[in-house]
Amino acid sequence: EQHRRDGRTAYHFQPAKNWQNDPNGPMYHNGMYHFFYQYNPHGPTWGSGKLSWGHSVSGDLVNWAAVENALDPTADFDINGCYSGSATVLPGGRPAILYTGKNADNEQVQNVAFAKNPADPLLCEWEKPSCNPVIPIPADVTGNNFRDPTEAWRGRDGLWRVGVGAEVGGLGSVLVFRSADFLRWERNAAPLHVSSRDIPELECPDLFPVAERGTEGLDVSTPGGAGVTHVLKLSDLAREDHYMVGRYDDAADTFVPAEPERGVDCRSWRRFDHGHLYASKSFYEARKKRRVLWAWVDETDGGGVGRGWAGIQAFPRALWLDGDGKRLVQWPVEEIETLRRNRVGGVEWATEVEAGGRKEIAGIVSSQQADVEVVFEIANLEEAETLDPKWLVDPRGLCAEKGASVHGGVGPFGLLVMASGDLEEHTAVFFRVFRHLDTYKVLMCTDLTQSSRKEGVLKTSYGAFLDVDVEKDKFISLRTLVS
Ligand code: DQQ
Repeated sequence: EQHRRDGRTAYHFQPAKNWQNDPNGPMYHNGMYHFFYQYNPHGPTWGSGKLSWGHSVSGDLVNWAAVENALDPTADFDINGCYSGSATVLPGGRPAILYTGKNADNEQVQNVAFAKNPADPLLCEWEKPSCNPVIPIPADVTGNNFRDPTEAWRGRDGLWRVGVGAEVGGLGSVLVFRSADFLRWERNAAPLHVSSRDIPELECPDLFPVAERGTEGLDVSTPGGAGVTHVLKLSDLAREDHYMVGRYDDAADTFVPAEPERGVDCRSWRRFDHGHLYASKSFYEARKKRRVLWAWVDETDGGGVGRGWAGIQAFPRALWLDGDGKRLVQWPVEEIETLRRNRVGGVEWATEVEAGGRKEIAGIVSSQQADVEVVFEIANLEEAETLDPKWLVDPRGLCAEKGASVHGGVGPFGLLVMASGDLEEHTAVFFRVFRHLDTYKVLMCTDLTQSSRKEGVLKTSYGAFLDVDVEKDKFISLRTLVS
């Protein structure tokens, strides 16, 4: 009920109030999921950036309870903000956090904190040793851009490694530091990644192994080799996340991309999500043997001052490598299905929709929360329009040009969600099928142009071409988590 009144979301993680941004240090430890996040305890904006690490715990990734902040800016080495970072469970079961502190001189440095009592199921208290910062800003780092340590992993030589986003001589890079004791870190001469000049800053790097076959996740320290490859994910300042599959060598600490033709500018790499999602972070959880991805979605209506909160963490997704060895596949964690209550529809609901027509899915109890699975059967592909090849590189532009109300050959067909009773406000999630050479291309779009009557709200379109064979399958299935 509360959700319906104040517009809060249902599937996504939100603290009770105030500002949150990046997911930090997700971890599964002693039967409990821990989730930390960039948090301003004093209000609904990022403010002066003197952020804390908010902390919540869960037994199922769906129901969360808040515990006290894990980190607050209290020491010389983080007094101007406890920025993003990661959690690592050390041998013997002691959880550690590596995070960026903005120190008293406003420099970005890397700090460590340890769980005070590893046996406490809530891991309420964290202590910061006085030897912090454990990694001061290197002399060749420019622009004070040195932040967001990855989860640490252990190489076969027993040393820990951590990757840190850094601007080195004006180039967005990921530096690797090694340590035997988690306290003294030494920089490896070779960076893990160096971008082009167009990307001076990189945020929230993530390096993790994936199995070449199957959907099981792997612990971060699993070495590459037969059956195991790696993923490097980077967040660029345009608020987009990009990844590349490749070979990580744990002796040299280097990463060789599987698709070098995409270049070093990560904006040409692959995307987890073509929507509005940033600063993602994944973790491995041994309970269900899966890799789970969290990501922050920020406000598009100018912030949450009126509401008292801002920012959501998109529902967690299980992540694995597709059979092509280059692309990741994801699905909402299965626990989300425990939220299903009133089943509406079913096969008996199957219906035909005329061109330009709409049919209401009646019986949805709460228009604010619905887990929709729908299959669109495409009876006839003959009327598919021919695709202008210029759109192949700009599916988002094509979604904007041909919004949900623009009539086409095959499509638009899809769902109108978050709709007001008079349909004046709605968000369209839809498809179009185009003919391209001797095959078909399926475009998927999210059209926000009618999503709100309010001014000053970002009302854009997102989109991508899908890798589906409509000629063979004749149908497209869609799952949408609404709100
Ligand atoms: N947000 C954090 C930084 C990170 C940025 C600060 C990414 O650590 O680089 O709140 O959104």
